[in-house]
Amino acid sequence: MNYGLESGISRFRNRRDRLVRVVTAYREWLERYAEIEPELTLRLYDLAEGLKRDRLLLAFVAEFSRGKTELINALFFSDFKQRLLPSDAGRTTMCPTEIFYDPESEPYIRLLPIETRFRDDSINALKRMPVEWNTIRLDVGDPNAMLGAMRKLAETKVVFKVEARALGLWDENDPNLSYMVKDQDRVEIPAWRYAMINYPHPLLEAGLAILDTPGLNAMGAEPELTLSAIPNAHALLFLLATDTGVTQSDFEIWNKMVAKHTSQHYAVLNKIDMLWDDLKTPEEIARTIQRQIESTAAQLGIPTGSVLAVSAQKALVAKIRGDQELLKRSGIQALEVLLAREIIPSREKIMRESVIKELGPRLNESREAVHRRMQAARQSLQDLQALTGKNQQIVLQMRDKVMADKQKYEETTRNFNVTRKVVSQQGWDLLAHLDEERMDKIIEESMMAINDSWTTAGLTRGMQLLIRRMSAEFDHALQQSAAIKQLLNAAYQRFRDEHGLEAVEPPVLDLNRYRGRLDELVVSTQEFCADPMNIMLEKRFMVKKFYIGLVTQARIIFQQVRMETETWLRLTLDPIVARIQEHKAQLEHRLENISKVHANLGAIQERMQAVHQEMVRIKAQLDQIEAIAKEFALLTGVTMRSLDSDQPVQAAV
Ligand SMILES: Nc1nc2c(ncn2[C@@H]2O[C@H](COP(=O)(O)OP(=O)(O)OP(=O)(O)O)[C@@H](O)[C@H]2O)c(=O)[nH]1
Ligand SMILES: [Mg+2]
Repeated sequence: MNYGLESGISRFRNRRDRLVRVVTAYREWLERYAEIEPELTLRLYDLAEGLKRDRLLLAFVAEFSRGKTELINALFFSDFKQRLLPSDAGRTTMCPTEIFYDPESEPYIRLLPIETRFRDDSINALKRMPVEWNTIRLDVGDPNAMLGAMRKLAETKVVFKVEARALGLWDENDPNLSYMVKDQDRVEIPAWRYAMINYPHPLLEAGLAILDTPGLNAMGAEPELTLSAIPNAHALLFLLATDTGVTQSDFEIWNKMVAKHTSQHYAVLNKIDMLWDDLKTPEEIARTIQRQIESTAAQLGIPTGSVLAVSAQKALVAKIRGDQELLKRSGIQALEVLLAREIIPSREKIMRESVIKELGPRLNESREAVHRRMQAARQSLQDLQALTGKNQQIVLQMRDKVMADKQKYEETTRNFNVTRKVVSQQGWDLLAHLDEERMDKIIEESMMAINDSWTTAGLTRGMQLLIRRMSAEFDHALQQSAAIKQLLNAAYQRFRDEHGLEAVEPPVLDLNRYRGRLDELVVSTQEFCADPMNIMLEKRFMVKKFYIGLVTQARIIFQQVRMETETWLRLTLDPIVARIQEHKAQLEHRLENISKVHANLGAIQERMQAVHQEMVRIKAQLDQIEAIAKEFALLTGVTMRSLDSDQPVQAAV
């Protein structure tokens, strides 16, 4: 029924598997034929493993009761022939719920007790501590047991106000929280803080992951969602309901959580069945829906094409009953097509880009290296042919010429080594600005600004300092990398002009993405600090949580920038160093050939034989790397440099 979505996902999985195979094949090739650092092997291994585990995270965001969970049920769990995830009037989903498939464990639902909010660990850190979670094994074959387990997602508990306040969930002065009140002294709070469901559904097996969220108040209470989970989702679906329209709080969620994310976001106008008035003609109903789509788009400031009208509930019913007519009317198919055609391909693009970035330049380097080796062998053959039937005198002249070339070349490489030293010195300086200790120091400074009091004002000061200092380090790193780039460009240019080595572009370092993430953190922090609701004394708990979330994210960005910069630094020098070494080896090889021939003119045939055998070996490597490059080009759309191995090599430098 949802073939659009299923075929989209299976294409995604197929592409991912092929990318994994290309990365693996290349790593094996390198291990077999090239001397590579263990670090690179590890990187490529991690890349392949990362791709295998790579998921497409689709987050459902909205005020409570807009039908998020119902839509998830309709999109993904109708085969269950029941409403699998609890969805009901009023507030139902009590904690953010991540649904995915991990083949390495049996199906489970894992629940993080709300009391873990007392701890300073982020949810992300807690995910790595299974003992902190209540785990229930899911018996996929037993519908009743499944339903019972899923009901946990809606569990609440009644606690004294003091406890709720200590957990940062209750504030006497916040009128928005009055729905929590149970009696004079007690309030109702969620029993769980976060849920993870490991469920073997074909779409999840293919790498889709879903994040269901509760409404605004619950969401605001976990800054980690605002700071990391939602911004990191690959696509956001923002739900509205026809009966409520765009309310003030819908609008607030849209602005705070959805609109500013550059990842794909769409508005879903749900519950259109409420407009299916039997006394109206289908055309009249269609017009009413269209009007509501238009006003929604206008209010949110997005094109009408980004608003989809659906009835999640009727879609679920239609799928369970196999009612094609109702399914069509529910509008859900348009949403499935959107997921298949736009959201999944956009994720695929990100995946492709990570492979292109990691493999592209290296793969070309490897290909060129083998081509050059082939050319060098051909050169040797030519040398030997030229020597056939010549006398000692001519052989000697030839040897002197190659010797002179070699000396000249050695001199130029000495020059290059000076540049190399300067670049690596500057590189180390650059990395020093991005290292863990430096980050610790910045965090320590921001802690000092907080002054141990953890008052809201102190925390705000600390956060702003943290962000300011980080931005400064970042700018410094960017400046320095620009200086290194200049130096490299000049060195590459010189090598090209003076020694005729073919043009090589130094690799580019692009830190804009991280700068963008940091800017997003700056905006979130500014917004957070500017919101009077957040900096009231009672919200201190939340400010602290926000601070911890901020530090975690900041660290992650720093680590990523460092890693990227390190790789770049290595890559900047590698290609030219490799070329120099090869060229030198080639000159030495020629020299050796000539010397041997000089010593024994009769050995020419034997030498030629050996070179032939060498060429056969190189050809095998060449064929393998070309097959890998071809598949890589096919999958990524990158055109590989064409290399003509039949061209004779340029004589010396
Ligand atoms: N008529 C109608 N009702 C719907 C539709 N979708 C959901 N509902 C109902 O709206 C109520 C809320 O749906 P949920 O799926 O629980 O909403 P939610 O957005 O997940 O809400 P929270 O979990 O509380 O954040 C439930 O009673 C659903 O049955 C729809 O398309 N039409
Ligand atoms: Mg829900």
